This record gives sequence, C-alpha cells and structure tokens, in this order.
Amino acid sequence: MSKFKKFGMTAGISLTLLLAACGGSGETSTDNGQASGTDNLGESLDYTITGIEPGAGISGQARKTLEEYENLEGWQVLESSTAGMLGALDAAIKNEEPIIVLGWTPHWMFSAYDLKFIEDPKGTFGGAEDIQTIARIGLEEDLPEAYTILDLFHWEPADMEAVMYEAEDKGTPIEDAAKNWVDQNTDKVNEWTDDVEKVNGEKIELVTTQWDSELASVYVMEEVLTQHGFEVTITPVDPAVVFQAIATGEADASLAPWLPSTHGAFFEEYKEDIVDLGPNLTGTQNGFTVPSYMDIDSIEDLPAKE
Ligand code: PBE
Repeated sequence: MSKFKKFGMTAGISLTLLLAACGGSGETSTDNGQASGTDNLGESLDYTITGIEPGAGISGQARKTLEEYENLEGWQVLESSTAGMLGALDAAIKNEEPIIVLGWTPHWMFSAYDLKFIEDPKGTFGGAEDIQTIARIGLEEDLPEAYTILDLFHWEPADMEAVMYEAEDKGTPIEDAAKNWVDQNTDKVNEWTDDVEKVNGEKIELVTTQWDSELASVYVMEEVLTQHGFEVTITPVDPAVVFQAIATGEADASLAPWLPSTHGAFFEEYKEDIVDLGPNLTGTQNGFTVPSYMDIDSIEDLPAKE
C-alpha cells in the first residue's frame, strides 16, 4: 500500500513540474489558430493517457484507440499498474489538475471521485459489455454440481459494487466483504444453489484476474462453493492466461472474462476449447475517463500533437 502511495506522489510531482514547464511555451507557441484551451490540454498532459497493466484488455483497447483516432497521433498510453493509475488520479484531483485515465465500471473510482467517461464515437472501447463465466470442456461431467452453480451464477453491478465498496470504504479485505455479501444475500445465493446437492470435499480450481471486480465475484463463488462442500483453489493470473488455463484444462472455470470486446481477442483464440456459460453480470463499460471539472467531452476533441 505504501508503495502505491509513493507512486501516486511521484506522478503528482512530475505532473506539477510538467505543468510549470508548459506554462510559458503553451502561451506563445500556438500559431495554428486552434482554440488554445484544448492545445494547452494536450501539452499539459504531455499527450499522455495514464493507463494500467499492459496485459489488461483495456490496455489493448487503448492502443487501438490511439491507432484509430487520427487526432491521437503522437499521443501515448503510459502503462503502469492499476494502483499506480489510481494514485496518479487521486493526486491530480487533489490539485485540480487535468488527467486522462483508463477507467471502467463497476469500480469504486466512480463513487470515490466525480468522474466522467468521454465519448468514444468510433467505439474502440466496445460500449456496454458483459462479464462471462467460462469452464473447461468436461467440467459438466466431472463436477456437475459445481457446473450448475457456476452456470446459474448471475448478479447485478450493484451487488458487485457493494462488495468492492465495503472493501474500499472500510478497508475490509475483499475476501471478507464477499463473505459478508453471501451472508446478507441468501435469497440470491439460494437461486444458484437450491436444487444442487452438496458434495464432500471435491476440489475445484478457479482462475481469475486481479482487479477488484473479479476478486469480488470469485470470492463470492468461493464462499458459495465452500458452503456446498467444495474445496476451492483460486489462482490469479493475467487475462491471456485465464483463457489459456481453461482451454488446456489446467483450471476448471473462471468468472473473469469481459466480453465481447475487452477480452475478445483472447476469447477468439481459445473459444473452440472453452465452454461458454454466458453472462454473470451485464452492463460494464471501459473508456477514457476524466475528472468532471475537465472541459472535454469526446475522444475526437482531444487536440492533435503538433
Ligand atoms: N479491467 C477490469 C480489466 C477487466 C476488468 C477493465 C481493467 C481488463 O481490462 O482486462
């Protein structure tokens, strides 16, 4: 945690220096007749989007965005970590400085800060998506009880957010927040488990990505399956490895894929060797995200680099 804070501070300081450095030149170097407001925005951001881990699906979408929008030629995505990006966002907001991050929902960032997605007229971030459950071929025969529960598992963005917000607000470990959610939502849980017989210590391995949204769902599933008599192992990996592990049968199931766009390339690669159990949540979104005080509404309006 202290490491993340440090990163955020460093990012804040360098951005401040950058703004100071740009102060003079930004005023004098505009000879192309464009509105100086947006020119300054590009310069003050150093034509940089603050991103997350390079292996994230949203990072691939961001690279595609830079390719497809002509005005973004010369812009770059700074790939780092989710914690680093959130630290930079926090520092920028404290100083009311401009910043563009790779944001997504469900995530607590939208409740912690006043943020907006900027429009994506070319749709490179895929619009509204689902989170889907996938299983290895043969799981239905080998562990029919788990397969049925996984297949029936479906919840709302508000449910997932309840787990994430408790973890973020109160500092509850997300695993415990997930257990609390299961305790408080027996009606919903019963819909997934009611007609399924309990088992006696059968082993099941779930793979997940490490973002809070997917930790929330996988820990809820861990609790539900454990209460049903399973011995659950959870392995956190990169998105590409989620699909690979299910396709090769090294892992049994995952609740982590964002489809059809975010992880679409991985899904295409492995879909013949994966069983698709459909959405477990509907209504996610990814995109360039800015604090609401910023005067920019569309990716198309970002100024081209000179
Ligand atoms: N995310 C959150 C992930 C999936 C969940 C949008 C950062 C990704 O881009 O792979």
